Amino acid sequence: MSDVNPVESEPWRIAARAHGARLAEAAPGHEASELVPMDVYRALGADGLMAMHVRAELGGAGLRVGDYAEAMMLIAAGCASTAVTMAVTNMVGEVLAAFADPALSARYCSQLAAGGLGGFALSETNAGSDPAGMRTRATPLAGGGYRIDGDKQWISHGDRAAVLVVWAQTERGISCFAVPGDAPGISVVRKEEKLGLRASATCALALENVVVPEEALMGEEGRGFRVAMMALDGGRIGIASQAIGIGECAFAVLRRYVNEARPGQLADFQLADCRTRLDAARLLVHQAANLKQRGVPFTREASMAKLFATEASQLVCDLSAARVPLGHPGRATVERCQRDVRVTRIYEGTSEIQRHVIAREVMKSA
Ligand code: COS
Repeated sequence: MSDVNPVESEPWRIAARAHGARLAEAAPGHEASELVPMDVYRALGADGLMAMHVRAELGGAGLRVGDYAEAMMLIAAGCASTAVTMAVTNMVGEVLAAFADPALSARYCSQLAAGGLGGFALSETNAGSDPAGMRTRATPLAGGGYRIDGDKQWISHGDRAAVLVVWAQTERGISCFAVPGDAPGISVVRKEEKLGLRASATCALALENVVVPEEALMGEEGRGFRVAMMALDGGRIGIASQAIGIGECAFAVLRRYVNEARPGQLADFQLADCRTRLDAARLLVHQAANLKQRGVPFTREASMAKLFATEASQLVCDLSAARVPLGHPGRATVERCQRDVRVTRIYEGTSEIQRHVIAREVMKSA
């Protein structure tokens, strides 16, 4: 993997490399059992990898956005299912740190930093690419607080989240709430049968008469859509990085095969194309990460990074799977990468949504 100005001695990098190597050994077992043990997340938490952007006073690691992206690549190169859980939890931690009531934010962020999982409950069956169409409702209660009712769809690790960020319609528009994952009234309706990321449960959740206090509201009532969009801007840097990690994993096998078998110039060219695309993707990720770090708008750059990195990594995985023959010791790994990479072009905004966002932002700046 070529690095962008790496400082090899940074503790988070040493830890992420070690976790990535261990996860690479464990990933086939995770996929077969369709589960990543909670111990894995506790160990990532102990090394500061589950709440990387959250400031230290709230229990987080307070690291730079580019460091988060690099750590995500290293973890995803080991086990992509673990990486998506780390990505979503980091995104949820950031939302909580920025918008939750201070006492709730301190409580939940310290849980996430210790390896508890954060769930992002935005999508619904008919409100995936267009979350503004959501039907889940939060009704104010006479004595204060809200009652939330509705269905949420495609919620990563929704079956074992310590805290869920839940979006719902209120009289003033879409609002956002911090809800304990085990709150009475939340149930897992279904875990989806999936092609890839099989060790990360993708859940349909029902919320029925879920009562939350006033302080569960994050930000102002009716301003939740913006919170979701801001969270997804940052999330897209994470998913772009996850895709690059998966691509790097497949690429390592392809490189080894081409080195051993010397299949010819076409394979050399494919290797060159893959390396070039992965490095270009990484540069786009760092462009977005640097803007976010500086506190300047990065919506367009995050979408460009996600669009390019996920499409590039899909190509790397497809070419590797087409090239590395059956019977090669790395074949099973490449096949897993090919299964796992597919959803990176779908979740946290499909490639079509990224093009929509990029075009919208380009038009705005014209
Ligand atoms: N940051 C902050 N605010 C944002 C924003 C961003 N990145 N993007 C949009 N907004 C705000 C706009 O400013 C606007 O606010 P006002 O109504 O106050 O003016 C509002 O959100 C609506 O924005 P806009 O009209 O530009 O939205 P569009 O309909 O053009 O696009 C898309 C909305 C499609 C971009 C959005 O629905 C989206 O990202 N969909 C994909 C959702 C997704 O990724 N789902 C996966 C969930 S996790 S698996």
